[in-house]
Amino acid sequence: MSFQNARFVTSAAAMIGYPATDLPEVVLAGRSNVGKSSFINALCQQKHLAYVGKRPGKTRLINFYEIPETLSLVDAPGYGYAKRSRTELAAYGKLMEDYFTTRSIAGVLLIIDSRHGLMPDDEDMLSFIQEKKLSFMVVATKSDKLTQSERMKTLNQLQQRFGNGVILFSAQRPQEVKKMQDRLLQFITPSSNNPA
Ligand SMILES: Nc1nc2c(ncn2[C@@H]2O[C@H](COP(=O)(O)OP(=O)(O)O)[C@@H](O)[C@H]2O)c(=O)[nH]1
Ligand SMILES: [Mg+2]
Repeated sequence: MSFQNARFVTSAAAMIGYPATDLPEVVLAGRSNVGKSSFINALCQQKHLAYVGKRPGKTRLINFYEIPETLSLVDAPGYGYAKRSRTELAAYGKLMEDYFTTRSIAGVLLIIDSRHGLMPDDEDMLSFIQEKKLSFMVVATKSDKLTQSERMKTLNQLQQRFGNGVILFSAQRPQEVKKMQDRLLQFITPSSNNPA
């Protein structure tokens, strides 16, 4: 197994486009621009595996990646992007609802911005995850933008709420990427102690 062997599988605009897989599937959920694509690229040590947008809100497809023999990694479209029309919002809602209700999901990584904590949209997503009784982990990304004391404070606050189910992450820090790889493998191991 190697994260570097990760490959893009397909993009889906609807249920019919989901690829078949026997691998445990982990889905990344988070606001637009929070760093989901960067997370995938960093984790898989490939610069252009996932598209990193300059402008938020452009991804309207579910993107499937695969780490061979290990894991299916899914980049869900980001939420919380203000400039969506009502029609777009409805389409987005259906895309997400369909995916989360029909797909067999091993777990969710709720990606949040470590500078902001859980925002109202993240709380909604969390409620949704909990309603569906999915295991999840909170990944607080862009932690390179925090000072050391802010990092400690943020981690403490999140741990009070989520216990061990939280990790600070930075796509720019190899040490944190390595730690994340290990945590992710633990997360998909059935006997592990997942939160939720
Ligand atoms: N400093 C820093 N910037 C990041 C990090 N992760 C993502 N970004 C930046 O945040 C922006 C949005 O990232 P992207 O991965 O496209 O977010 P997505 O919309 O959630 O997929 C880009 O400009 C990235 O370079 C990180 O860990 N640290
Ligand atoms: Mg993206």
